[in-house]
Amino acid sequence: MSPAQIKNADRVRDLRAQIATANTQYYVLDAPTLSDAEYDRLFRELQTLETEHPELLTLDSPTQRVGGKVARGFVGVTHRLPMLSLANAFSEAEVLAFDRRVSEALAGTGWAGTEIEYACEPKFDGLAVSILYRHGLLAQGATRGDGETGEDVTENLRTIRTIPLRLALENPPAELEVRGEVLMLRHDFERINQEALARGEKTFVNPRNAAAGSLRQLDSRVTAARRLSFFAYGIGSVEGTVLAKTHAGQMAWLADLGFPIASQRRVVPGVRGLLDYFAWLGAQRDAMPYAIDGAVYKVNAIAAQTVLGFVARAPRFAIAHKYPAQEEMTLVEGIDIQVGRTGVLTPVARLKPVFVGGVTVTNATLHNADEVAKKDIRVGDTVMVRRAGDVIPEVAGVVLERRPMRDLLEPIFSAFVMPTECPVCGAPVLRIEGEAAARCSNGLACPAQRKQAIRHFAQRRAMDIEGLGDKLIDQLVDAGQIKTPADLYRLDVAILAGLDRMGEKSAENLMAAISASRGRPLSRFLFALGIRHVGEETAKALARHFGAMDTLLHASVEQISAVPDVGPVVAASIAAFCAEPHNRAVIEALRGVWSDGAPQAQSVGRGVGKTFVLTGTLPSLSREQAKALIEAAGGKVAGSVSKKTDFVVAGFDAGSKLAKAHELGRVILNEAEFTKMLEENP
Ligand code: D41
Repeated sequence: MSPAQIKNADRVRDLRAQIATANTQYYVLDAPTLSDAEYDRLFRELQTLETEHPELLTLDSPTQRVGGKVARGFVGVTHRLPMLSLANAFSEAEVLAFDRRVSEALAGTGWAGTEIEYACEPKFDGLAVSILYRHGLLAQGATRGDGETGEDVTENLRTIRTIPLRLALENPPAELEVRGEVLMLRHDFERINQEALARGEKTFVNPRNAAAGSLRQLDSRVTAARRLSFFAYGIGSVEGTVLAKTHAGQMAWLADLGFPIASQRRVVPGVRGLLDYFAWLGAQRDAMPYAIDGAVYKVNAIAAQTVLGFVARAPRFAIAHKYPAQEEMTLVEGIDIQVGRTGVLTPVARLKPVFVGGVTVTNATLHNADEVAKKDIRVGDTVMVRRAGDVIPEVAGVVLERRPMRDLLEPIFSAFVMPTECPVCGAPVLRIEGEAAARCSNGLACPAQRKQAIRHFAQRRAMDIEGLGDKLIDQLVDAGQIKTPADLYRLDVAILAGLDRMGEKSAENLMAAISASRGRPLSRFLFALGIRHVGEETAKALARHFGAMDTLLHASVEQISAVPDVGPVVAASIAAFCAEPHNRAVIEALRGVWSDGAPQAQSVGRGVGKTFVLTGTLPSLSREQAKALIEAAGGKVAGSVSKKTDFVVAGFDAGSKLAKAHELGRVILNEAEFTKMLEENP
C-alpha cells in the first residue's frame, strides 16, 4: 500500500470509531456528545472516502447499517442490578494508587490503619453474563450488554454443561443472580477451528471471539456444539438468603452450589500481596486451560465494599490489573517474499507497526503458501497479531469484518499467489510434490541463497568469522566480490577498504578474523557447509565417524547411514551434496581451511564418559561455553535428567530439571564446582 492509501485507511478507521462512539452515546447512553451537524459531517466524509476508495469499504462500516441498529434476534433484558464495569490498572504505580485510595476511603472505619485484605482472582478473557435462579431453578440468562440492558441468551446458556440448571440447595433463595464469564477453553477452541477447517469454513482468530460468536447464536443447537465454559466471579441481586460477609466466602458458597470458579483464587494482605499475586498468576498464564488478560483484586470484606461504593459505573473496591496484551489488530501493508539459505520462498507479512506482547512487531512470517491460503490473508486485511511469552509473533487470523468490501465481492482480485519466479534471481520456482515449501531452483547461483549460505558459513557456531555481518555480506555479494565461501579467503585489505563504511583498521581486523578461521575442526566445517539436514550434532557425528573430509566425500549412502543417528534421508542428502560438482569445487577451493581429525577429548579430567545436564542460567558461562567445556573433557550433554545423568550443573532459575535431579539423587554442581571439577584429574 502507498502512504496515501495508508493515510486514507487510517482516516476511515478513525471516522468509524468516532461515529460508533457517537452512536453509543446517542442511542444507548442517551447522552449525545456530537451535534447533529458534526455527526452528519463525519458520516458524509466517511461515505465520500468509501465511494472514492471502494477498497476501504467494510461490512461493519456504520454506512452499511440499515436504520440505526443492526437487526438482531435477541430480546432485551434489563439487569436487576446494573452490571458494573471494572477499572483497569496497567502498572504497579496504578495498583499502589488503588490501594492508597481504598485505605484513605476506609480511614475512620473499622478497617483503618491495618493492611487491607484483598481477594484476588484471574481475569477471564470471556464475556460477562448474568444468570438468574428463581427458587433454585435457572430462569433467565443475559449478556452484560451495556451494563444496564443485555440480551436474553437463556437457551444458549442452558447448553453450557457446567452451569447448574438447579441449585444444589435444600431451601433455595427466592432469587439469586450469579455473575460470571462465558469462555472457550483453549483445547475446545483448537477443536472447533479444526472442524471448521475440515468443512472449509472460516476459523475464529481467538477463543474470545469464538465464545462470543457461539453465545450469540439464534439456534442454541449451534451453541451446544461449541462446548462453551462458564466461571462465576460474583453475585448480583439476591432475595431470601443471607450471604457470606466476604467475597471469598461468597465464592466458596457458589462453588458449593455447583458453580465452576477459578482455582487460582487467593486472599492476600495489602498491596505487596497484590503484586506478588500478579507475578505468581503471570507465571501460570500460558499453561492455564483458558485465556486470561489480567488479575482482579477485590476488597474482601463486603461491608468495606459497601463503604467504598462506586465512581461512575465502576466499583471503587475492585480493579483489574492487566497483563500486556498478547494480541492486537493491525493492517497488512504488504506480503514480501524472503528467499532462504536452501532457496525456500517464505511469505512474510509486512505489518503496520503494532505493540504486542511487550515488543513492536513490524512483520510476521506466514510460513508458506498453504498457510496463507488456509488463513486467507491478503494485503489490506486487518489481522490479529499474537505474541505470547517469548515465542515469535504470528498472524492468528484475519478480522473478516474489516475486510475491504471489494475483496469480499471479488476474492480473486487480491488473493495471495506464490510467485512462479524467484523474486531475487528470476529463476523458476519449484514446488516439490508433498512438500509445503516452494523453492528457487537456482541454488547457489541465486544471490539470496548465496548470501544466506555465506552468513551460515561465517556464523559463530560454524567458522566463527567475527565482524562479517549481514550488511557486509550483502555488499560483497552484490559487488560480485564473493560467490562462495571459498572467495572469503581470497579477499584482501584493498577490496575490503573500498566498501561502504569500512576503514583500513576494520578491514585489517576482518582479514585477521578470516585468517583466524583457518584450521577449524572438521565438525565445524561440515556444519558450516550448510548441507540440508546437517546440524551441529550430525556434523560432529560425521567428523567422529569419518575423521577426514576425503573419506566422507568418497562414502556411499550406505556408509553414511552407518553413522550413529544418521537416517536414510539425512544420508541421501549428504551424499547428494558431496556428489554435486559445484559443491565439490567449493570444497576443493577451501582445502586448508578445515583440519581433519575427530573431535578428541583434550583432557583426561573427570568428565570422560560422563553425562551432564545443564539447567538455569550460569553466572559467567553461556550454555554453549559450558557444553564446549564438557565435550572438551570427553563428556556428553543431555537435555533431560534421568538415571543415566551423572551431574546436573544448575544456575539461576533452574526449574523442573533441578527438582528431578534432587528426586533422583543426582550430583548437583554450581558453576564454580563444575569448572573446578573439569580441571581436576581423577
Ligand atoms: O474474570 C473476570 N473477567 C471478572 C470480571 C472478574 N473476575 N470479576 C469481575 N468483577 C466485577 C465486579 C467487581 C464489578 C462485580 C468482573 C467484572 N465485574 C466485569 N466483567 C465485565 C465487566 C465487569
